[in-house]
Amino acid sequence: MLKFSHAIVRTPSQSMLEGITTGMFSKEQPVYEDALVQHANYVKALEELGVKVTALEPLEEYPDSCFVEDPAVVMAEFAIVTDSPKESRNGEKYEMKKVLKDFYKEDQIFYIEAPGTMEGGDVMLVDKHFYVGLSDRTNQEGAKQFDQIVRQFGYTSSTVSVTEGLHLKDFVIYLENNNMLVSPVMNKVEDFQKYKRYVVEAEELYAINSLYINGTVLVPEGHPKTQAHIESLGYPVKVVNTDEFKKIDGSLTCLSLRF
Ligand code: CIR
Repeated sequence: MLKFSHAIVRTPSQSMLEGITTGMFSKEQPVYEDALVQHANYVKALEELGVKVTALEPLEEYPDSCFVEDPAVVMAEFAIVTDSPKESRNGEKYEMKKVLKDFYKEDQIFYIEAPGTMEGGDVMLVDKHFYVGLSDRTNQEGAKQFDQIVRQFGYTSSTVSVTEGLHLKDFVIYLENNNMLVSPVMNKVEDFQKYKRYVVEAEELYAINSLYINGTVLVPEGHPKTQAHIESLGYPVKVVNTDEFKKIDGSLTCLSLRF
């Protein structure tokens, strides 16, 4: 069973008001002070689940830099620095590389390189297999380079088309123990038929991106049906409010790198 001892987060910058958004979840701008409080509570929730959290300083030049899940994919054995096709996010990889050097040896750090593109929100691990979403942020070449890296460590990967919005993990998430939360579209994906799937209805779509941590599931506040389902599966649940991040398409997994 997946066990996390560490997490990396980055405190949001004031510039998050200019973060990229599809408007998929909200048309409003985040309120910075509220985002800081929500971020601190998210960190506290991780700590309460036995995770040692490294909190990085805000980066004003990168509005979306609190979404640390995107510039890297981290495992106990290796880390992959990704390559965002979004100009305002691409520079985050240089900052992330510096941070990862505190946790990994040089030969444990790998890179997705142009013309490959990737963001970590498109990468979902199930046991020793990665599902990689092909999206506006992650392309086939990025997925190919990723596959070559992870195979060296005994993992496999395959791709899934993301047709509904930003990242793969906005539409499907794995909660361990064979349990998945899915959108109606992801529910039909052939590769996912072997898992026990719960289809999250449209009005609770944001709650697909719940976060399994060491036996407990963090669920975003305000999604009672999905929460009740997760509880019925036997998981202890911790509810966290990430409404300010939701306004710029940010959900629970994207706020941390866990390993
Ligand atoms: C973006 O569009 O890049 C950010 N505003 C949101 C990133 C969310 N990341 C994630 O779900 N992994």
